Amino acid sequence: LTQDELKALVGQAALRYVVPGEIVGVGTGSTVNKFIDALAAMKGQIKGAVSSSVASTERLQALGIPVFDANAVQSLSVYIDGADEIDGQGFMVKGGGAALTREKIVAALAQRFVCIVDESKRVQTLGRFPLPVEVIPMAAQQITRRFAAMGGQATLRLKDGQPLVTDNGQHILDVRGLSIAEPLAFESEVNQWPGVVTVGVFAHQKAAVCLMGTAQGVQTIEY
Ligand code: DER
Repeated sequence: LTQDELKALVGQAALRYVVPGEIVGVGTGSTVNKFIDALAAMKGQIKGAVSSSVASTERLQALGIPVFDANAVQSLSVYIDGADEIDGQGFMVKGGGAALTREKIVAALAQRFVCIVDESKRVQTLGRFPLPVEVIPMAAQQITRRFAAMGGQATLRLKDGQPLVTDNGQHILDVRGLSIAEPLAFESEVNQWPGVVTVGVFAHQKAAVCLMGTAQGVQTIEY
């Protein structure tokens, strides 16, 4: 099975967590796109979605799925999203798609985070994937120095040669060389640095379930 087929497999499998008649929380990325495409098949059975990015909103609306503002809902039964890395406790690194801030906001509305990944995302310890951190531009250099003090090399994410600007109008640093053995403590520490909007460690908003696409089929992991 190709990686794309594994993503389609878990995107389809995630439908079983969608509660009929409700609004579903939807993440961002290529695996989530497979879920959105599968969700369209049952759009008459759901009320709609709360989206974590302009990209996902556009895809949902193009498929006729109503999109609600995050401020319009009290809570969601489930949030479906991908990850760049997931460890043995359901802690994740996210932000490869530059949507980490709104992803964490929508995840915080949900009772259950269901992570959909292909097996390449499984790691023992978070940090192999460059850690995305959304920052206020004027703080980028001082935050870079703080990561350097802990052995990380932060680089500004570029798009077409210019700093990438997120849906929230901020910049993203990608930090290499970290080994995040204590995700909860790491997320709490970095969150407090002035200028940090969101750090791409999802430990306080960890996954409850992971649907992992493997050559042997979909593995359901509960944390
Ligand atoms: O940016 C994100 O957080 C995405 O969810 C990312 O982590 C997964 O994207 P992919 O499914 O395209 O690998």
